[in-house]
Amino acid sequence: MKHVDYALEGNVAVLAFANPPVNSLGFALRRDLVEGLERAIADPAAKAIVLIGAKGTFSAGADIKEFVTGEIARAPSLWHMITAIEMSPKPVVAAIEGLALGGGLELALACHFRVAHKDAKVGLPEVKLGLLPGAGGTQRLPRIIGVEGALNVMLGGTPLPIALFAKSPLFDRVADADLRAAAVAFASEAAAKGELPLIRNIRIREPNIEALCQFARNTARTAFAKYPAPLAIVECVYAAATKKFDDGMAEEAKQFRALVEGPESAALRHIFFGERAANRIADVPDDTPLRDIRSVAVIGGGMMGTGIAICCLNAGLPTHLLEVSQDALDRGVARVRENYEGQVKKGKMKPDKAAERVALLKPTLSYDDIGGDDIVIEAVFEDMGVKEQVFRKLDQVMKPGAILATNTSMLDINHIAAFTRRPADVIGTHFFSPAQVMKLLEVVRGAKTAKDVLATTMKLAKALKKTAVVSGVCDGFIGNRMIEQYSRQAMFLLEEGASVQQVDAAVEKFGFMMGPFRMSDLAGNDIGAHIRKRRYVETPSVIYSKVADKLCDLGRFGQKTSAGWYDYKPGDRTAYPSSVVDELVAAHRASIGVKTRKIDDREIVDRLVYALVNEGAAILEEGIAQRASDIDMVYLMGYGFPIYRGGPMLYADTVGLYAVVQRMRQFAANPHGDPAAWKPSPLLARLAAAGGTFNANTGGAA
Ligand code: T1G
Repeated sequence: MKHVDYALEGNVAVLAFANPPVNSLGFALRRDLVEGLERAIADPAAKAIVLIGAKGTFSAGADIKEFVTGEIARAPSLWHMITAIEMSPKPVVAAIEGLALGGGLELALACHFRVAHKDAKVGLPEVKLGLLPGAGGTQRLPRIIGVEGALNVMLGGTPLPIALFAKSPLFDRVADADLRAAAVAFASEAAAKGELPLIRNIRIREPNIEALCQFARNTARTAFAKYPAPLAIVECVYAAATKKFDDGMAEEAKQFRALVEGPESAALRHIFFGERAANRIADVPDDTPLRDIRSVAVIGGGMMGTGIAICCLNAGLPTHLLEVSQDALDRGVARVRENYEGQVKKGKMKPDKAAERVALLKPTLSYDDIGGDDIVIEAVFEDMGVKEQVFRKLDQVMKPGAILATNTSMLDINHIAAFTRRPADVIGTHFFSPAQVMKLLEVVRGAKTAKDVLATTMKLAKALKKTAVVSGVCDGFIGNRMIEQYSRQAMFLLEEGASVQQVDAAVEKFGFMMGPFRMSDLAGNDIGAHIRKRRYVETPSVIYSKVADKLCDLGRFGQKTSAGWYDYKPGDRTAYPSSVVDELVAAHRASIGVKTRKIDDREIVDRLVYALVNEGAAILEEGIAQRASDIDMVYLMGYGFPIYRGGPMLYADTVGLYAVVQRMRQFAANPHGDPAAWKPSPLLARLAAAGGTFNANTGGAA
């Protein structure tokens, strides 16, 4: 048995399972566990059995990868294992330390007894994967801790300290020190008593079951409208309280199967692995030596610079904030203080914690003060001339080995690196505004960026609680390069007859947090205008609608000017339809002589989303992104793509790439706009023709 160590301690057989890193209950471990159980049951010297996780953790549950490989159901399945435990003629004791999550906790619930270390945590996080505890958790947990507690555990999905269950019979003993010894002693006592209690035999007595479950259903329907798992969990718990155990198990199995096959769970499992895969860089070994990051300097005290500084302060890093004038510096410091005052006011942070963080901020006007910092992140005006000044200065003042990072959102990192004598130390750290809120960080690797600089920056991103995605150098990196195609289609749709409101509403109904026009008003319409001006010179053959330029000619830059694609009232972020924009669009349509037509929401969504997908395929093929799930992480964490659809590339896989290409052909037949935009990227065309997908294992391990 490779994954289970069998040892006899007195009259107790101890089965220690080892399937690093988290003892996930994959087929091999399940097979060895059942074999170990059978050996213990047949062993006359063993009067009781202890199950314990080697290396300090019990089990993180089923092996999520097996949902895609299909091995999840391979006998002995989790269900077979649990039956073997319940049929044991000898008491089986689960000894829990570290984590017992999902199927790991369900395994423990099937045991006759549970002994836990006082610092252990348990939970049923399946809901975060769009699933429900499918190995009896919905039936056993309510029987041992009550309906209300079980609903909270399963709908919350987070690991919980075992102390929370002190008043329930969930744990038969809590160990302060040596869990293994405590569990063996308990098992030996249990053998002497000869009892074999099973949770499945407990009847739930919950007089308020109808009201409780109705309340839970209403909560599930409102709070998780797009996700079927919470409601399914409530139905299973209701069955546990109103049906026999086996009937409740049948209900759980039915609900579980539906969820596993649903797109929402595929998306959430894709995200689980995609977030972790993004950390892996093909040519940068995991054991690459890292540079020490003990202090940071941020250049620029504007919105971005102070947001980045706040991220660093939140990670406990002493942070210089450098500005060129006292007035600008004071404004930056004030913005940092306001952020923490707001956190305290909302009750999200204790005053002393806020004060501790602000104390780490070191405002300065002098480059001489930052030379000793381990990394400097520049967040100055998005202009190559300004970047040149800053990086030439940084090259002079920063100590050898300091990392020089730029927050540019699309300028050429290689060009910036060339302003220094140390291009290997230069890297892009593209934060998304507001930096202290948005999880996404595009880490842009220059041609000469050293591997340890890249690895160090990825580790810093984790400390800043960011989902970091590595991008190669191209105009717009991953996110902005794709959003440009998305915006082009939005403008063409406006010319062809859709209204600003219709486009936004269609895209928001699809699940985006914000449609393209509201998003542009938030980011600033002038940013797009600035980029298009460059495009008109660099790529004159690419067709752009001029409607957005006309909007900017009126100074309608968006929320910051209280007028953009929508009208805004001071202090109110509500987007009000604007008659000025309606007139501008009508005049623009007349000026280009376009014959408007009725456009349905489906066309709007498909054109915007497939424009993302097509550009994403090019980015993938060029190696700008390492893998399709990285592109999905960018869109989910930085651009408000609906989580339950898993990102543009997974969504395209779900639709089917052949169907996507067929739909693009229809759009290419439309003479308006830019038919060339609908030429499938070579990778997309190849995959569509071969029946392939962008994500090797759609919905599972990336
Ligand atoms: N299955 C497969 N791989 C897993 C895994 C799992 N359950 N949990 C972690 N990993 C991998 C992860 O991909 C990473 O791999 C490595 O382990 C370290 O993880 C029937 C259906 C346990 C809190 O949802 O929450 O049981 O990237 O980086 O930050 O009812 O992992 O190194 O190659 O996250 O210390 C329910 C999911 C399953 C728990 C540890 N269980 N895992 O966090 O390390 S469904 C879960 C976590 C189920 C039954 C149902 C966390 C963690 P790699 P990590 P960490």
